Amino acid sequence: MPKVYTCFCTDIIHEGHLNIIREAEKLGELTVGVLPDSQMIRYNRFPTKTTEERMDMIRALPGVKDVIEQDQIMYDDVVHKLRPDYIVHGDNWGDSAMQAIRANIVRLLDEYGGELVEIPYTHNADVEKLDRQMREKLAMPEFRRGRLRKLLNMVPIVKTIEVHSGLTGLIAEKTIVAKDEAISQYDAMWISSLCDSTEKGKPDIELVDMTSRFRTIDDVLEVTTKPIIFDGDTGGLTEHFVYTVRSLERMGVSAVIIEDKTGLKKNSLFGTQVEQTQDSIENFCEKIAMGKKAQLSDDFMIIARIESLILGKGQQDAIERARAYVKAGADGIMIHSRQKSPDEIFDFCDVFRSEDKETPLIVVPSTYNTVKEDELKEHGVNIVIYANQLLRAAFPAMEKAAKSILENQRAYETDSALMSIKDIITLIDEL
Ligand code: SPV
Ligand code: MG
Repeated sequence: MPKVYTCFCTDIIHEGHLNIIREAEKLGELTVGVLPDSQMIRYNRFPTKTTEERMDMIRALPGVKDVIEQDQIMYDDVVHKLRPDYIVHGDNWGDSAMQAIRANIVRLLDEYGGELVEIPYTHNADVEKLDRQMREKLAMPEFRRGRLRKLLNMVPIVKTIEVHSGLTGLIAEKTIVAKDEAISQYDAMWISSLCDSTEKGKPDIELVDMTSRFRTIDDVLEVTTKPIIFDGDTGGLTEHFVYTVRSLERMGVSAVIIEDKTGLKKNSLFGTQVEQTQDSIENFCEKIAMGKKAQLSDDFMIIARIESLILGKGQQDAIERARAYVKAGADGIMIHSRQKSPDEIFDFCDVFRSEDKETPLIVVPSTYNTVKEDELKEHGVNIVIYANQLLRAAFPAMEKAAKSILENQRAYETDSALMSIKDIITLIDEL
């Protein structure tokens, strides 16, 4: 009996999957692979069921002889072990990531003469509705809020990108890259005070009020499913911060990061060039503790951001604050630096990790941008935030187009640098 293999990366079974099973079963004895959580999320399918539940769901389907766990999104291990005569897959190899998977399957099957069988993808209203319902579930506040904590246990480092609008939210949601047979995408989104303010043409001094910041969050929530980490600046007055915590929880935001500064906050990347005052440990601990007390859900996180290195107060001060903030209830520590090299961040992380193995560490490598995620992981970092790159990419591109039109008194010269009109009008999926 020929051996047939297919792999499912889904929490729900619809007509399309059943069709694949029916076709696969005609070719021989069918084994279905199930991707574990860590691999599902690499391909932007955040699991709402456990791996075991997914395996049971498939085991119960008629025509399936065996169900196994496929530990990697690429097929190397499973093909070397099973040597299937046929691998069956839908023909929906849409994006570059899917293409990379296809190339991987073809290469492996070619080694011994196996065959890839591609089944026409089932497009119908029911299948599309189920897909949409699945996305809707992921987008709901209750589910989305807890997703950051889950991710911390699922991926070696949570990759987070800045978003400041629905459109940038879509980029964070959908961008996926396949390189060297590995698939990569963002895990979470950062709503930066710098970018949210700059987008509105305002300085980053807590001038844009919370109502307006919430509006930005809402725009992002509407079109995405990934978890949000909100830049809460100083958190404002403790009496106000407790309300912010409740509002963020209710919206389905996963975490707020507040920085230990007081008075008129300026952007950290100014460092000591401008007057900035660090809060006392006592006051800031009180703010964290009151925030934690106000919080009603278990999964929301209040992360304390330490500005000691930014303000030239040194490692000792940073470590002392980290200890105190964790004791006051902080769910994570963000350590910030504006050095070109990551050395002071590494020093901090090494000392912190020697005392505390659990509390998540968050970094923002804007100035020390040569550091790679693997190095950060080695020093115990759990979340990396690319805090402003999308806004900084957009501004020069827009300014260049604006200048070109003035210089040439027409838009022709800039057109080749622009997205086509066809692409822009079809960029947003309609319901
Ligand atoms: C932000 O993105 O708004 C931040 C990070 O707070 S930084 O700009 O580096 O201060
Ligand atoms: Mg900020």
